[in-house]
Amino acid sequence: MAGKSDLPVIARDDNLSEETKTLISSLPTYQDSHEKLCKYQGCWYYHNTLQAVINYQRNFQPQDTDIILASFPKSGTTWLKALSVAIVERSKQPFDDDPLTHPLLSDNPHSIVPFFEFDMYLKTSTPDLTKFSTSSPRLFSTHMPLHTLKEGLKGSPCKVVYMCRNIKDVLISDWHFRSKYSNNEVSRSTLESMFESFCGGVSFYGPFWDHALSYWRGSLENPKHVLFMRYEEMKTEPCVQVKRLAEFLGFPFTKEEEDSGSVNKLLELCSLGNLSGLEVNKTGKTWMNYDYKSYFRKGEVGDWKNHLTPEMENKIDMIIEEKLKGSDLKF
Ligand code: PAP
Repeated sequence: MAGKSDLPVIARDDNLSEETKTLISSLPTYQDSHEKLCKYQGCWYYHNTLQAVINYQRNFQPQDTDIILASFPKSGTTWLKALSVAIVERSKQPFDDDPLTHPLLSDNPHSIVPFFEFDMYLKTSTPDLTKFSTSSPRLFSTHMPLHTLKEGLKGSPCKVVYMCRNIKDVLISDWHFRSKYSNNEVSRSTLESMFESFCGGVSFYGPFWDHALSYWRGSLENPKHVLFMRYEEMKTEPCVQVKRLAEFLGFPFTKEEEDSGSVNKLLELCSLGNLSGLEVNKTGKTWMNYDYKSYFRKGEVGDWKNHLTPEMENKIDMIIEEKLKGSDLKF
């Protein structure tokens, strides 16, 4: 096991209440040479992250206008945050007014839209919310599955947007991200062990299929409150999808905006090329010491084809087909 100080704070177990320690002792657990996970409400968490989830569930005070951006890690969270910020920001200043003062130009999307589990409830059960989101509507984000998220929403009709991405691209994206922060070496053996963890469903926030299904079903049951988006569709039909997102969030594009090209300008502002080229994203870091630039890589659909063998592809496809059987969710 890596020394405690080598692990990022979310992956450690040094921030637990006695109650959470007792809870963890009753939960399914998993430990390998790097990770120590426990399964809570059907989802695998690092121990400190579980503490944050519990803090959130007990203490978050939702407002009905809140917007929650949800995703499995590496599914396009940063992009979804940027797009949602840009959409909502139009209500404060028309898109064309003074682009130089736009918040996305001076801040990374992760610092504008905080995560419940990492930024807000990791170290305290009573964060000062005014430090995180003073605007209305408030924007928050999470990697929790929907049933766990909902417990903290306490019946409030907040809007929840889920960004889903093909598991194979998620795996490759996660592999590059983790490699950067473990030993800076993108090794085949790390990919192979991550692949086995993904396939077995025992990975941070996994199983992937249960995560995606929770939001898929939620979106079918309650389409006014849960929007299911796909990274791949954002890439192939960005205008259609961003208008769908804006409509759902309650900030639809007007005819004038559409005629003046605002949809394309907004997409350009939030594009990987534009965001990754900004000074703040080239040099800045999250409070957990992750470089902002590590959230921007290729942003392609199908990069997995460069890394997974046909056997790996076959195995993961069969697992997904089996796990999604009986649902209309397809990849
Ligand atoms: P997170 O869950 O840790 O916040 P997240 O933003 O979901 O990470 O995932 C990063 C992926 O989104 C990267 O994909 P890749 O590794 O396959 O390249 C990153 O390149 C991609 N990404 C980040 N910003 C954008 C963007 N503006 N447009 C398209 N893709 C993006």
